[in-house]
Amino acid sequence: MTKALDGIRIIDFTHVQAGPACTQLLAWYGADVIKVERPGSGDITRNQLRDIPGVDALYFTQLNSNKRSLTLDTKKQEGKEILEKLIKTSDVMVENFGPGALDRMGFTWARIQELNPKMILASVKGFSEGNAFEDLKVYENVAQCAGGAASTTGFWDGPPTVSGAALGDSNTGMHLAIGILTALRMRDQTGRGQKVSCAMQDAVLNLCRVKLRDQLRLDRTGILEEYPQYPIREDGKYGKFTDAVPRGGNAGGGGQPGWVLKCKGWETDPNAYIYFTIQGQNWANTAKAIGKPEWVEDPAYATAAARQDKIFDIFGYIESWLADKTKFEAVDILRKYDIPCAPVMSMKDIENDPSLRASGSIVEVEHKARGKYLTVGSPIKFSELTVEITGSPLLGEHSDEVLASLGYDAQQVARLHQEKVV
Ligand code: CAO
Repeated sequence: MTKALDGIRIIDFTHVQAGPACTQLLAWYGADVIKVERPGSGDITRNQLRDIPGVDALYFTQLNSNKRSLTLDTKKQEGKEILEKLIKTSDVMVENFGPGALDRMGFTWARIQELNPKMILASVKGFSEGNAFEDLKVYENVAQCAGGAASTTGFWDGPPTVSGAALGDSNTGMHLAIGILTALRMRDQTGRGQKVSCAMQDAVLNLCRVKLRDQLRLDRTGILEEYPQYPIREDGKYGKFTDAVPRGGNAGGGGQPGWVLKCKGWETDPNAYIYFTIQGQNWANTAKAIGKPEWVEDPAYATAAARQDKIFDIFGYIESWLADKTKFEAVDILRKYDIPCAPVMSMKDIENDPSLRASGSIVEVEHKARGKYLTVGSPIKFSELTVEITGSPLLGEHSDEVLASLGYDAQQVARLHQEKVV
């Protein structure tokens, strides 16, 4: 079956999460992704947080499906020569080493262009070129702090908080994938490759755009009406405005305030909650759903502005309505009233959710050493492309076949193994 990226060969010189997430996505859609790893150890995530002794960790298997693995010591002369051959025969090279590592290895952008002018070099770094922090190595949470997410996440009376979602890592990988596809399209037009880079700080910031919007509003007006800090209270119960966007807890946006609300069982189940949104244009239905039809016309409740100063009392009342309903029962009632809501899904719920499995958003795949494992499938669905997820490769599983495709005979391959080049 034809895959969208059939015929595109990618040198996957990535590690940990940000780079591998990018190349995995492209592999799902048909690119031939050759993961280049250090002989003996490979990507550090192969042995980080292992759940089965001696078997590639789930950290690795969930980020490297549909790839081939070539071990190569690119600090050895012959290793460099093999990488050069790969560069000459590939379309894209993706890397996310620390700043300057690729240059130190001898593969500057100028050298790569010399080897293959059609090559697209795609990089993830913590910060963009010329940024005051460009020399820093960066992991997920560092990026969340640098990109504006942490200062705007959490509660007003707590410290800046990082999200459990990989806003710095996988999100940057997704941004880079868009960059690579754009560069491939441009190459169709110009015949030339180019350098594409995405900084983790920038990818986080790109998701924090509405928080920058709020900063500009705060600069001008000194308040943000949809935040819990408004209206300003003498006792400062929900925090106070300063000159920077505050942390709004679980607040929703303007016109549709929302909150995480307790459901039956919350005393013992940390995820017995729903997210409940009071959509301005759906107030009549909302009031009826929660058993308060008299609030529909009551001027004290009828408009968003009237509800604002008692929004936490309203949420408190809804929690009393939810007290005898599980999160799933509550959503089953509220869906009939068109209320934007969802159960707070624990990872256990997600692991067992039949809908996510039916849609291929969660898939079970086979791994040579581990057997079956569960992983996240393609979040993007196509009408003309069937995405098949396969297990991640063992370290060096495809070294010999890749070397053969580059013209090395069996004897040469044996020598390269012996000399630990591969
Ligand atoms: N053969 C020989 N050497 C290899 C090799 C191979 N196949 N693959 C990598 N190396 C070497 C590199 O040449 C480099 O060596 P030098 O530092 O001597 O030049 C080294 O391995 C890799 O260095 P690194 O700085 O990338 O690795 P680290 O573990 O110290 O740092 C990380 C990890 C993620 C902090 C850093 O790579 C980084 O900041 N990357 C950019 C941002 C990023 O992607 N972060 C997301 C990571 S996911 O949380």
